[in-house]
Amino acid sequence: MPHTDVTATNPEVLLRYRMDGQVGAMRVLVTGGSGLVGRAIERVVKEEGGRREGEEWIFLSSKDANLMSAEETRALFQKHRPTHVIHLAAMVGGLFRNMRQNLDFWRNNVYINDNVLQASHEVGVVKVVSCLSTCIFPDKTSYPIDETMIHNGPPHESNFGYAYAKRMIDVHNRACFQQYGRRYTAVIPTNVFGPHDNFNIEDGHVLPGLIHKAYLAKKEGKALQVWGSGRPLRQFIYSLDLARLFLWVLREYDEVDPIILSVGEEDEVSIKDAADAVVEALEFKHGVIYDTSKADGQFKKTASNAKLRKYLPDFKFTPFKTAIKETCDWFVANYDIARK
Ligand code: NAP
Ligand code: GFB
Repeated sequence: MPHTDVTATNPEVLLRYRMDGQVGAMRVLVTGGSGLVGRAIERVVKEEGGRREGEEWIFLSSKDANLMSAEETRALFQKHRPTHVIHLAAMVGGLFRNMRQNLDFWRNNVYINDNVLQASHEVGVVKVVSCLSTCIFPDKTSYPIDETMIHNGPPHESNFGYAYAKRMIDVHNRACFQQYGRRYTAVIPTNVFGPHDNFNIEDGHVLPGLIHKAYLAKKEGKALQVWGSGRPLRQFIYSLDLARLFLWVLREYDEVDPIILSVGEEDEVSIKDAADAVVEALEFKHGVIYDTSKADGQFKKTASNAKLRKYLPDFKFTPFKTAIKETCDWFVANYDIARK
């Protein structure tokens, strides 16, 4: 089996459900279930045997409730009464959307996160796994970054609104544990990509942006425009790998402190490497131009996955080029329905 068994259950976690009086089936509510990460978790749950007998999974989108509204969020949680929550819903975007909309990223995400965590507490949710990001760490730091460094200094100025809103999830989780003994935790992924990503060129992340731009440039016989110098470094994680790790965190990871979900430091690539991988996967032959009038953003945010490796030494990440190829193939096959 290529991936660690994410379907096993930690007996101590089961025991705690019982102490909380919540014997019986797990009902997992996934906020943001229609997004990049949510759709990957849905696939692992429904198509890769990730769902166990007796479990109920509910995948939500903004059509089910606007989680910026405390009333709508409370009503949603009272309707479904989940035992577990994977909290993905967020205002999300790449570097350039973050630079344009720091205030919206701050306000929307603070509201959504406070509403979801408070509603979870009110209906007695046993475990919430929320989602931070490696871009929330201090800009000026030593490398590699680890889980203890989240609050050590200001984040990169390009996305301070998003970063501070996400950091407050960690504050909320720690306070909720201290005051009520709730074991609400968070994962910290690096840049995610895969099928069902947001391929909008202005708003999205670099990989979906490059895939969409290369797709259009191929049709028009023009060069691919890569923004910035191509020198910044990133660790990318395939959404399906992240989904498998999410199931493990939900079932096995027992800490309130967050955990970085990342490929190793040795798998960090430059934006140029990422563009080359897209060019290869799409068999693009019209040349690449670097537009250095556009921002590079944070030069790097190299994260350590030592904590993850301590728990899961054998987990195998999908090779970067394989994951890029699968994502490009998905985009080409689903161009009409892709978010763009
Ligand atoms: P995404 O594809 O943009 O999906 C966002 C999800 O949130 C969608 O299901 C969306 O619903 C929902 N949503 C947004 N605003 C909402 C609202 N006001 N009320 C209810 N639902 C709302 O995002 P993603 O890339 O899957 O990200 C998932 C999580 O991972 C986020 O917490 C993000 O911060 C984190 N993360 C992402 C990356 C990355 O590179 N993508 C990296 C690190 C961490 P609709 O579909 O109905 O709009
Ligand atoms: O994924 P991305 O937008 O965000 O990548 P970050 C930005 C890097 O890719 C910069 C270069 O170095 C850009 O100059 N780049 C090249 C491009 N071509 C493109 C393109 O077509 N589109 C985009 N978007 N970039 C984000 C944070 O940072 O990381 C978010 O702003 C988020 O808050 C995410 O958490 C994980 O990696 O720089």
